[in-house]
Amino acid sequence: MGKFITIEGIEGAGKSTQLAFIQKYLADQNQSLTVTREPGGTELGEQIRELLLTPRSQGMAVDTELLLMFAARAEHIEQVIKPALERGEWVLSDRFTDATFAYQGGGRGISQQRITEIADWTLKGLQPDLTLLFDLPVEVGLQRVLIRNEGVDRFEQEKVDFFQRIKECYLDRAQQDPKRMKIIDANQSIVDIQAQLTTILDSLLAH
Ligand code: Z5A
Repeated sequence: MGKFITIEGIEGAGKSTQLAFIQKYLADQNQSLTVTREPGGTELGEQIRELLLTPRSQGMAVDTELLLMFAARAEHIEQVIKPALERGEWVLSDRFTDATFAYQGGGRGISQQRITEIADWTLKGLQPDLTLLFDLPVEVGLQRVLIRNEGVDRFEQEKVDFFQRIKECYLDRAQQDPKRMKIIDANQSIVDIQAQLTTILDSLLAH
């Protein structure tokens, strides 16, 4: 029986870097795995992602942003996540619904209650078995993105206090649901983070 793992955090937290490690770790344990991401993960979802991330969409209404996130997610759940879990595979998603609570809720100021209503309707009870929250100081994450020098998307153009609110919202959610959400100290070396991940994944594999 497969498990559903999601990875969350602010920009530059190291999600993509560690995703490859988790993928190899689970493959070494002979687990079939579907790796995917949000927004995106389907043909339609990737088109929505482009609309959401391009700096050309500057000024997009916050409700539009929220609904596009959930439109992409509805497609993602139906076309990718549910079928993979039904096949008995593990699913590893770079971001999922916690990102909406953090970015559109904490960041943009949409009420948590409104997001909960739409999430309940879209997810229909689907919840990750494990969410890895990569936590680090906002300035460190933004510095890493700058050094990477790949150009900035519409979200990365935001100011430090936007990402501070997102970080706090993520941490609040982790405190409310400590069984599902595990906080990873992402302000460590890549190898030290991997040691922390190994302990958490071993425990999930054992259950
Ligand atoms: N979004 C939203 O608003 N609402 C939603 O519901 C959803 C998403 C689902 C796309 O996300 C955007 O969509 C995102 C939130 C919003 N905002 N933005 N931008 P994304 O996940 O595709 O993009 P991202 O968050 O910007 O990812 P990222 O910037 O690529 O960060 P990352 O994957 O966490 O980091 P990384 O690429 O692995 O590492 C960044 C750099 O740091 C890189 O050069 C690494 O080599 C380096 N690195 C990594 N780990 C370390 C350590 N430990 N030490 C030193 N350097 C490191």
